[in-house]
Amino acid sequence: MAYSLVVPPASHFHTSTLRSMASSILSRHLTSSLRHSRGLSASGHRHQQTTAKRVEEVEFDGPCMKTEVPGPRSKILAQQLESIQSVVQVNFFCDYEESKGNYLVDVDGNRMLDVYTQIASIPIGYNHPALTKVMTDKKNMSTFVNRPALGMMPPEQFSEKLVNGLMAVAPKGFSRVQTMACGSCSNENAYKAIFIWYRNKMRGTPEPTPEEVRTSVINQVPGCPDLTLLSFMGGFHGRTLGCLATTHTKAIQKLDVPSFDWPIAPFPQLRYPLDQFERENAREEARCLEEAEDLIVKWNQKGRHVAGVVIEPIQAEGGDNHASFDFYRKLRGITKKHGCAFLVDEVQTGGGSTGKFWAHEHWGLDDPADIVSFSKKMLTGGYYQKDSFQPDKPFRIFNTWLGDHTKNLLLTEVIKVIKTENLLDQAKKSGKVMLEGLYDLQDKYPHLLSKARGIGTFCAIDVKDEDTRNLLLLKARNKGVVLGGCGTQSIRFRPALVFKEHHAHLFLDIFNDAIAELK
Ligand code: PSZ
Repeated sequence: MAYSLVVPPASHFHTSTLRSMASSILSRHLTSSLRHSRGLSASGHRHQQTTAKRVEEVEFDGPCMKTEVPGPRSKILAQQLESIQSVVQVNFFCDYEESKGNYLVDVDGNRMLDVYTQIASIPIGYNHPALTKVMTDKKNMSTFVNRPALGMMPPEQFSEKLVNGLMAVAPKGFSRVQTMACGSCSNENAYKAIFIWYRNKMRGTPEPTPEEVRTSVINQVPGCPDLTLLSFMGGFHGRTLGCLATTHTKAIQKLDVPSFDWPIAPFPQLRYPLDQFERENAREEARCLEEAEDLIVKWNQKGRHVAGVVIEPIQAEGGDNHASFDFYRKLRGITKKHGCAFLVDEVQTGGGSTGKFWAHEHWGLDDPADIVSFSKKMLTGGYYQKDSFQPDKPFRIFNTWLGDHTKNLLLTEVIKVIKTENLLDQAKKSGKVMLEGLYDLQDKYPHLLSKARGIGTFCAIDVKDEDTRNLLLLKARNKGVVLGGCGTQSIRFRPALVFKEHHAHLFLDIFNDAIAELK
């Protein structure tokens, strides 16, 4: 795999040009209303608006662009921020008060259809009334004002909120959940839970020897055992030190940082559309499974036991790489055979955009995982764990906040909205429109686009090269659609769950216009 040190496409404010830009800012007016109300499809046909909007959902009727993005106000704010922080990865500044539903408004008054949602993290759109109500409800005030150390002094309603929130959507087979602050923090602690579980299993007792106790404090074996975790090439599991050792996407994320020498298996490089290349893909998956199992055996033999395997249901940061449900079922079998824990990282895939609450539920396994980590659309980070992964002693898995209880309050409402508004079905329906539209577009522009793929609205498409991809992202944004890149040359689509069919049609029209300009 070729490593790229290229700054990701999010880089929009170049420090060297900031000063000169600020003095000669021109507020260039683009055609404001775009073609949002025309309803033309990617292939030039008029799309039907298939769903009637409910009164309480009435949002903006389309993007409205006043300047290029970033606009003059964004540039001034970037210049201010630059004296305090790096702004090289700031896209533009937002007006979160004005943003609503699927529309993100920036500080220059540009209103954009958001098909990226803060890196897949806004579950039910901006300023959903069910969530603003949580904030304005006086009985929640003390929760927002006083952030408790949840591991030691949780509030009275803590378990009730977990039962109505995280546990109400727990994947089958899980009766325990541990909250954490973010995705990396969730995986980091899940890894620790795996190592503790494995070591107890090896020892046959949770009681360490005096030698283990002594050496653990000075980073030596046997207290800090030479256990390993197997991950996959192209996987992303976070940027903290342990997680980073299992992240294999871009060199820029890892360069100069010491790491663990742990086994890395190849992730299947499949051909799309998956249903047209079943035989080739099955062969590729068999190769990768064989290599993964081989690594487990070899590393166990050399005494560097593989305590667990971590994998995403769809590799997201790595380029929206899919593997078949059968691949995951077989991988699960391998972990069982060799006594490794199986950790499914649902930080990006979890929360409903694939049409099921958890992407791994598509695999159809009774016992799909030992631990499932989450964050992003779940608002709080954390992980579900099998009973045996619960550490046997206090303060083995612990930190100050262990999450943020205000997020549990919000999540309870998010889950209600997902259920009452049938948003998992909605993701399937909108996803179908998206994917069919993307197939149309790649047929129409075969020299530019390929590999349209996705489950639910969790879709992506490849662009012919990285520069063209980055240009397309900027063009789409100036036409009123916020998108994100992933991998080296993919564009990923990560709308909120309130993204309806008519939003998908609208997105496809604007995306089509942006692509047409590339020719
Ligand atoms: O560049 C970055 O750091 C990004 S951009 C998107 C992510 C990270 N995603 C975070 C992520 C994820 O997608 C998966 C599958 N696992 C873990 C993480 C880490 O979550 P955070 O960013 O909350 O620490």
